Amino acid sequence: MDRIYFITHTNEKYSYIESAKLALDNGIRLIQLRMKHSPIEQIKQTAYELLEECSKYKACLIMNDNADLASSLGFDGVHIGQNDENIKSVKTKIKDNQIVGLTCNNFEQIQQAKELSADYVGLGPFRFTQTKEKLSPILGIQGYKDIMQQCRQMDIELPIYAIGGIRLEDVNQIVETGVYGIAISSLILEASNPQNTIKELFQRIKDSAK
Ligand code: TZP
Ligand code: MG
Repeated sequence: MDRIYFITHTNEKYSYIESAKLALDNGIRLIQLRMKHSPIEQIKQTAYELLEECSKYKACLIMNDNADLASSLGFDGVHIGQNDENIKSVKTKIKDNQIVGLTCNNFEQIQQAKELSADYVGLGPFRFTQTKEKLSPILGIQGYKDIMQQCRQMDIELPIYAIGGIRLEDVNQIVETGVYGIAISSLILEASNPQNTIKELFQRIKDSAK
């Protein structure tokens, strides 16, 4: 899996689809379609368009929350939270080649994710963000250090993506805790120069992984 994971969002500058295209155009190949407050027809319309776009770029497209849609439209996977449909039920709906990601806020939830054979974890939030409502407690850098340490002790090797309010200057110290990748949205969508921001993000991840 790629190390950079873009979460679609919308603001005064970009629609959901434009946000995804911005990421794709600048080299990001792992995208989650997340449209929390949109009507289902609009989600489907965006999904059709984005699936086509992602296949051109050979990018991986994950659907947020909706396993039925992920399965019927042929997404690469589905991402669920702690309060969504449970993983067992999700797995009955998706195909063998589709993956499941789970949002976690602590080590115990990561252990469960492993037991339930999740394919990856989104661990957060790193800091406060307006992109997500009803945020779980902020982890901060110490939270990641502690949780990743526990993962190593228990031999948990699931790919873990840090998420929530991550800025460029955080990337180095976050990657050093041992997380697999970084998931971002507003870093790019609020950037004055998103092209440069994405370039810099790739560079920092590359440098931190050395
Ligand atoms: N889950 C935890 S924080 C978040 C999600 C989907 C949003 C991340 O977006 P941003 O804009 O990078 O904080
Ligand atoms: Mg959810």
